[in-house]
Amino acid sequence: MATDKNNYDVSSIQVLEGLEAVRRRPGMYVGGTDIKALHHLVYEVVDNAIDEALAGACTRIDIGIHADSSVTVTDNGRGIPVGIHPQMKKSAVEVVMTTLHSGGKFGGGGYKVSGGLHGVGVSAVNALSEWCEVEVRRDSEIYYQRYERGKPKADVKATGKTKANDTGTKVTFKFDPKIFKEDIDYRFDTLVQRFREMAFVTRGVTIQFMDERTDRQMTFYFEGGITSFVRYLNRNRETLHPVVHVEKDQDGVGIETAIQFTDAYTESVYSFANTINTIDGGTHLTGLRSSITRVINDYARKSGLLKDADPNFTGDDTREGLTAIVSIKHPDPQFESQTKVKLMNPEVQTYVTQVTGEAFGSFLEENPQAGKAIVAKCLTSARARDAARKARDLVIRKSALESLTLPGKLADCSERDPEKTELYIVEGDSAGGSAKQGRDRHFQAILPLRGKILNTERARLDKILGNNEVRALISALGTGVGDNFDLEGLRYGRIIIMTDADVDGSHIRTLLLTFFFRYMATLIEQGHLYIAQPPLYRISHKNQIKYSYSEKEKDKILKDLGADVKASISRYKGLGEMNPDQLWETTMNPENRTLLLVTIEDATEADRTFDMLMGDAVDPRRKFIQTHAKSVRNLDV
Ligand code: 28F
Repeated sequence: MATDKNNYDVSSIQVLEGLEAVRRRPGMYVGGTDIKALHHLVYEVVDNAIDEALAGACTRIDIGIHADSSVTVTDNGRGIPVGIHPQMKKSAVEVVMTTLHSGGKFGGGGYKVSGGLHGVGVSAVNALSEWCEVEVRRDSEIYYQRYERGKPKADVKATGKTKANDTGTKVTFKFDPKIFKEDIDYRFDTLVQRFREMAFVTRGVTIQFMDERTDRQMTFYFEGGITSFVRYLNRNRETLHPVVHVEKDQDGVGIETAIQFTDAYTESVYSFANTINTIDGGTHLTGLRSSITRVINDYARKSGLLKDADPNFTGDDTREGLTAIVSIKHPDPQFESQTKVKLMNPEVQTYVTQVTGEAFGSFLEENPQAGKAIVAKCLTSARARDAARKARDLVIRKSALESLTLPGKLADCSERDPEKTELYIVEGDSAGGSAKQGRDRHFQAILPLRGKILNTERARLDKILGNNEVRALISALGTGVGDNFDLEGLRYGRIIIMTDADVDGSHIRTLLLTFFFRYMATLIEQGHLYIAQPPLYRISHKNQIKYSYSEKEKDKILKDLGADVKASISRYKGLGEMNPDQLWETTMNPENRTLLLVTIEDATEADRTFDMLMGDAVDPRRKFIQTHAKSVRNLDV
């Protein structure tokens, strides 16, 4: 390829410097080198295919994870251009694949998913891959190029012919284990969650996901777009009316919202900008929320359901039971600089308010029975909020008075520095008794919880505050609850849930997780919440006793003991079967216990999962806890 000496050097130096920059500081480009960053590699490539769909040029995206954990993403778009790039003197596809931030569409027009970490472009993925290959089908030709750690192995070459209507781009990459050193691999469920979301907000596109490591496969295709998304979120709930959907273009900005109230107490509202899940919200979400509240107040007054003397519903009163999605498509989205998942374009708030206000307003006018049901729900919510405020004030006043007296059944520890102390929440009095005897009373406190605490998912805060078990927990923790939660008051550095390994135990654990998620989320976000891992088996042979925490571990212990020996194995059904010393040795002694750290990876996922967890099937509960709890061995005390 004839190259002007200078240009060739300049552009190849720019490429090499770019790759070096990415490999030296991956955190700047994909947010780190943990499992979230690994998933970002996939999202980055898929986002480019989604861009083709947003441009109306792609209707199908296939994602495959291969047995070696390499990933292939294929779209049936136009195919990345292969012509020689005027300035770079290289094929455009090589420029896109190797130059940072080169993926942006030429000139104006079209929407780019770029925003958040999404905008770095596929070149960052290429740089962080041991190897990467691109295949472009375009103009009845097939083009190919291979890279290693971002460096092209040869020029782009035509490798074959194809039919004129067979066009698209296929990228395969294998993450570089030199960069992603931790023992991590893609998580099917997490990727599925994101692909499902993408299909909801990119209506009409088929996204097929195949995991060759497990032969699990999912295909998403939602003709109904975000209306289907709202129906999916409400699948376990009683709805008050059909989904209210509107889609309009305002000055070149696509505005789309879907709204549906249910009998739940929780709120599930999600916002997207150019298909990015803006988890920190922004102007589109503000516009959605304020217009819903304004429309309900206007309707309630006009229909006489709110008397002149009644105060307006607040934003909180209209949020209970609200499921809503706002998805906007903007040619030039502005994201908040740090996390980049908050939309800042001011004009969008006005557009969303106008479009949603008009559509939701006329829906209530035309469907008075829906209007009445929604206003009735807001009325009960407003009253319950008052009751909760009064109950909370009562509890706070009461606990202010009794602040020094802690719940009678709390066996506190002598250490006062929260950094060095931990609270075991133990199911049942018998296990509570063993835990009190077996613990190290210097830094371990025990709070036995009797029976099943109130199913907090369905109840309101005022009732929950009235429940003795929950009040004992709140005062033992010292943080207050809900809006009054203050981490400063936390009396223990670690809160450890210790329940039986059986169905009841996992139900109690789920209720506690739901309570903490709904009313003390900071506790989880700041990494204070753990799950104790009692042993499943006790294996004794001659004078040797070993404990195993999983089937796999049991088989290994037996194998190490040698197949011929007669080892006696007992399966633990519950904590109560262990005497205090065994409970200490196996589950409480920091030297050899296993604690699972509860981390909420994604409020969306946790929110949805908790809804599901409150359903009847027990399996999702177990899956949730296994999926979301990381095991933390031998924590430094
Ligand atoms: C597997 C991941 O990356 N698909 C892509 C296109 C299509 C165009 C494009 C991409 C123009 C030159 C900047 C084609 N024809 N899937 C993908 N499909 N990039 S990435 O253009 C990139 C710009 O470099 C494309 C006409 N316009 C745009």
